[in-house]
Amino acid sequence: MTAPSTPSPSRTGMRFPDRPIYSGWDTPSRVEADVFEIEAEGEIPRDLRGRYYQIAPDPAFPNRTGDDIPFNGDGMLRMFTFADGHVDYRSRYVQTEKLKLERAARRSLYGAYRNPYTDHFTVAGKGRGAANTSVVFHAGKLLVLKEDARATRVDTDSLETYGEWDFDGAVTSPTFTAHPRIDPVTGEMFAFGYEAKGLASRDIAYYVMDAHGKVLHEVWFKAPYTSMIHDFVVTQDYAIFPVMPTTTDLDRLKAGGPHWQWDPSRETCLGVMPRHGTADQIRWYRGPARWAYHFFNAHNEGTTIHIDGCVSQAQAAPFLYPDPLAYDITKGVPRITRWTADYAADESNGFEEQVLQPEFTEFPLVDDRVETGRQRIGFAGARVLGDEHKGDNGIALLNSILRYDFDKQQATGQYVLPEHFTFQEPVFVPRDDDAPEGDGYLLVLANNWTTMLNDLLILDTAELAAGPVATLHLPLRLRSGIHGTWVPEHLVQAG
Ligand code: V55
Ligand code: FE
Repeated sequence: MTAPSTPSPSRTGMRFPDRPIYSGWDTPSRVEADVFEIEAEGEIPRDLRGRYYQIAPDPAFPNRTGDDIPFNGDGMLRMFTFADGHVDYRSRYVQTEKLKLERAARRSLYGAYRNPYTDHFTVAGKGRGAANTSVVFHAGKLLVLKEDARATRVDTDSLETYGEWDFDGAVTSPTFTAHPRIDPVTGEMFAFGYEAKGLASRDIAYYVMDAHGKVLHEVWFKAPYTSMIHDFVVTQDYAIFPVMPTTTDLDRLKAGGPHWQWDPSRETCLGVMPRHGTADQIRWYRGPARWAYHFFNAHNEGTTIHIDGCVSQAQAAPFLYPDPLAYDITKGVPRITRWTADYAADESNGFEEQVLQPEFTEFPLVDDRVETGRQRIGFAGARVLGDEHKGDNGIALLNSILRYDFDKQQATGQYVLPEHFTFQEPVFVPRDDDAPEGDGYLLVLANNWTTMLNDLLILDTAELAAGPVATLHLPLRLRSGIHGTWVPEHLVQAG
């Protein structure tokens, strides 16, 4: 007998093992659905016209290693279409090379997160991207992103997958961040890929695309060490690359080990470069080991750069510790924090840190209309301590949304969910084009742990504490999602 070209299923059927990664709100949903006219309570604002897209890792098969981490499932794209006080829902898997090969085999062929040494030999060299982290609309194209692979372009309406998008061949980095930044005035998109010359490499490729998606500027440089660079920030004049000590190691990967481990023996290094600058202009400002998945925004006053994020003293995800017992919840709490560096100062000055707010916060966001400029208002998911918590990973525990005023340096509004609910990431929609910064709606998926179904809440930022103006009741459970975006209907139609 000759070896089959496609690995055959080893047995009939399929079953997810009884592991935390496949239970609670991390139970795979796997439903590609169309729901016409979602049931609603309250008044859906008629001026909400557009699409709310959100992406979630939603494993199509149990991972072949027998376990997994929350960053590794296949991308399921969700779309809520808002028109004249009515909302429809659609979800589709992103048809990545990985998903297509695994579906053909009817089982998992790819192993551990970002470790190709754990894959089945038949997928050696094949695309590992799961397209599961964020969804971005720029220059008329809807892109699903995952930081270990190139962008994937999908249709704005059918959600059909067109395939990998390399910006007309201009992006040669095999990796592309899930967190590009957009200047709302120039329309430019700023992006980068890290581990850009192969697994565990220190190389970073930085790209600036114009408002039409054409790559205008490209810079290759090396980080001081290889780390997870999940988010970055751009101001009017600078791009900042935060290198924090969650590190990788090629020998560990070859031995089948995890891609990332928290390593507090290293410093945090903020790489600052003029936003249209060159590699020789990068300066590294150092400080103590810190962790941040996400930043609100950054802005500069002259050469003084303020970076606002949700910063913890140690890695916030327990599953990224070499020894899970070393995880200390008190150090893993992300708090609204400002880092300040002066590009005119000597690198040896490092950066300064100011913790602005004591509460546990994640999924920070600003009004897109002020990104790269000075923001006054930020919103973030928060966790009200003392309440009932579900699951053991930080982002699954959010049960509140707060508004933070960066001018007053205080929280100026908060909505706390009833018990037995947690939140996914909120997105902000301005009330209209001329609305003041932060005035509008927050859309947020609420997980109802009693019914095990999802609601989509519409909150009015003018009356945040009053709770939702409308609640959409989905007949589905949507596995814990990651990032989303709002696209106004006229832009969807133009794209
Ligand atoms: C994150 C998520 C990822 C990833 C790296 O939320 C970091 C943080 C869903 O995938 O690959
Ligand atoms: Fe993220």
